[in-house]
Amino acid sequence: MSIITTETATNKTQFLEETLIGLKSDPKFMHSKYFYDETGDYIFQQIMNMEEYYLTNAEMDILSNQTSELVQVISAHGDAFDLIELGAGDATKSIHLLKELIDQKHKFTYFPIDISEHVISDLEENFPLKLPELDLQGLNGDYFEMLKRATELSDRRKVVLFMGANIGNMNVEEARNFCIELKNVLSENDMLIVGFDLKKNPQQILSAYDDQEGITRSFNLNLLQRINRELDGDFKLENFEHYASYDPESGACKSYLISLKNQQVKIGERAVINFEENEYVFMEISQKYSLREIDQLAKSSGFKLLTNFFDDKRHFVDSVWTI
Ligand code: AVI
Repeated sequence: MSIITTETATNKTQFLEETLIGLKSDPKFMHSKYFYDETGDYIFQQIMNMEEYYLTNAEMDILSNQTSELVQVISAHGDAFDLIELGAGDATKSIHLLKELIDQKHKFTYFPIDISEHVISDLEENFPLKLPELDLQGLNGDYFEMLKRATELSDRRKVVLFMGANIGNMNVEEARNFCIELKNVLSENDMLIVGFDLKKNPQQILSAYDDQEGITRSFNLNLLQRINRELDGDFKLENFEHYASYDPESGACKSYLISLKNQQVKIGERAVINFEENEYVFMEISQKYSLREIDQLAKSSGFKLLTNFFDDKRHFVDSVWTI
């Protein structure tokens, strides 16, 4: 099958406009969705392999050790379905679930959705070699646009995966609006499986986003480099420093870039941005949740929480919701 894609998937104008809005705001901010160019994807792989970044192993523990229980919950609501993964990445975790579903002879099509074209083309290239029986249709573009496309392609029940704590990269209000929008696209008997990073020891969380080696630092700085490369910016990376914070009360883990001096940065012909010494640019939120907050989020967006799957250390949860 060939990839289904949209214009919005690689829109440079949107990158420029959204970057300028953020940098002309007070306080300044950037959009973490733009972290993931080819270099950003590579650095994120390194983050996922870091000792401090416990999230990867935690969710891998759930998907590799509780696969048959997960399949049982999914298939209890009907046999034939579409498995739609939002932000599929390289699908190293979901492959366990896919294998088990194939082994148990369930009838399903896997629709990985990703904003990155090379992520989807890699999946389309590699998965037939790894899982020849898998029926796969890659969707490259915006989550909701592509989700709607998937509902037009087949009228089977939908099981939507949104894993890897991607929901944490929205603040709580954005997450609620996102879940409400999802609920409005889905129907009765459909299912949503969402990965949440749980509130835990604050130091452990902070270390995951402020590692000794400086990998997270280069992940953030890469966005400045991307602006230099793609939008003809002239950021001097050595004039910015990475700063991460975690608030155990709200569960918000935030990262910033701090301007180390008064400076001006040019973005192509379009703008010259002034930075004051010690001024911050908000880069990303990685929101952490308690179990009560997850339950509230499900209810307030119109879902019912069916069950939770935890890793052995209870750092992380894959929460299964229905309508
Ligand atoms: C993709 N996302 C869930 C990661 C997170 O943990 O918020 C992105 C990340 N940013 C810094 N480290 C990892």
